[in-house]
Amino acid sequence: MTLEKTFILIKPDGVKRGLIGSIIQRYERAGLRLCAVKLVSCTREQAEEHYAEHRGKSFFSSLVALLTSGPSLAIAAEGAHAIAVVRKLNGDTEPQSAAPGTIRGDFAHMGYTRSAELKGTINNMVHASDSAESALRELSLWFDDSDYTDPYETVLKEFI
Ligand code: IDP
Ligand code: MG
Repeated sequence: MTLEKTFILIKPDGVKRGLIGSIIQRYERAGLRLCAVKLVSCTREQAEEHYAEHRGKSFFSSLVALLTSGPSLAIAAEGAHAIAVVRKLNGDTEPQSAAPGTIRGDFAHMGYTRSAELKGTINNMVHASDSAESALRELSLWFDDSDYTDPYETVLKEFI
C-alpha cells in the first residue's frame, strides 16, 4: 500500500525550543495530511514502552528521562510512502551528520561525542516510525480512535 499513516513525535527538546510550528510546516508542505495531533506529558511507563527496542542500551535511561521531561507533540500523519517520507524529512539520527535541509540537520547540531560528554541522549527533536509494524504499534500506543479527525480535502495525490 502506498498510502500510509505514520507516527511522529516532536520530543520535549523540540517543544521547549518553540519549534512545533517550524517542524510541522515541513511535513505539511511536503504534502502529508495530519490526522491527529495532541500535546502529551507522557508517563515513564509510556516512554519505556515507546522506546522498548532500546531497552538495555547505554542511552536508554537518558532517552526515557528526555521523553518525560515535558510535553511532546504526538502526530499521526498520512500520505503516500508517509513512513519513508517523514524519515527523510527528519534526517539522520545524529544532528551533527544530518544533511542540511532536514529537520535534524537544520535545527540542531549535537553529535554522539557531545551527548556522551553530557551523559545524556542525542537531542534530535523528532521521532518517526521506521516501518509499517512500528507505525501501527506507536499509533496505538499514543492515540485512541476518537483522536482522529475526519479526512479533509487534500491535494495529496498531486504533490506526493
Ligand atoms: P531514530 O530516532 O533516528 O529512529 P534510534 O536508533 O531509533 O534513532 O534511536 C532512538 C533515539 O535514541 C534517537 O532519536 C536518539 O535520541 C537516541 N539515541 C540513539 N542512539 C544514541 C546514542 O548512541 N547515544 C545517545 N542517544 C542515542
Ligand atoms: Mg528509531
